[in-house]
Amino acid sequence: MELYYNIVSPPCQSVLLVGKKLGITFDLKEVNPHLPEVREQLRKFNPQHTIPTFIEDGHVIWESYAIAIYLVEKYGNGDDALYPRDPKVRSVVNQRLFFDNGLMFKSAIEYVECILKKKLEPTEEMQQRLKKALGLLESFVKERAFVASDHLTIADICLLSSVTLLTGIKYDLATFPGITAWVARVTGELPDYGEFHKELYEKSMEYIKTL
Ligand SMILES: N[C@@H](CCC(=O)N[C@@H](CS)C(=O)NCC(=O)O)C(=O)O
Repeated sequence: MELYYNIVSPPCQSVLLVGKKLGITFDLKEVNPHLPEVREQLRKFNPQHTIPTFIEDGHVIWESYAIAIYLVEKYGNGDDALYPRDPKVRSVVNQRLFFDNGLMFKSAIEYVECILKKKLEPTEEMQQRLKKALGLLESFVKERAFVASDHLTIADICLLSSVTLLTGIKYDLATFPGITAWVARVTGELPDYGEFHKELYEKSMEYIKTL
């Protein structure tokens, strides 16, 4: 099971954490997807050359959400808690995953890249888009202990990666106390999260220096 990844990338964090939760050992291939030679290497099996890219016995999956679902379905050992089989519960998990893909991660990465890569103050529109997404997430975690259910699902793990991107640049979440409490609940459910976060922090600092 090969995983092309970089811990600095939020979608890769989601897959790494789902793998940890399931006790999966990946054959980890750490790459910098922005290097032309890495892009060429990835393009051989993923025309979108994005990470994470997962390969198992020649079967290639990219898009973190698709990989996370596959891992639970194949390696959950019958335990469907992370991606519940009940259609109604699963529909909420799916909605939260699509919310992350279409809004939460999108608005967070746009905001963070504006500061770190463009070295600019995010525009009023970017700030409002991000606040709107955070406001929605706040409402989800006030409704239930976890984003889609009363227990941890892959939607919590994927959304955690987007929020971690913001806490990494010290975005002030004071007006979102529900999110802060939810982050503690989610990270408390993830094995060796302290160690994971330490590596993430150190590698992020190294990456930021290259920007
Ligand atoms: N929606 C994708 C996003 C993947 C993505 O954009 N990854 C970035 C790193 S965070 C990447 O590989 N960028 C390099 C490229 O697009 O060539 C997912 O969830 O996996």
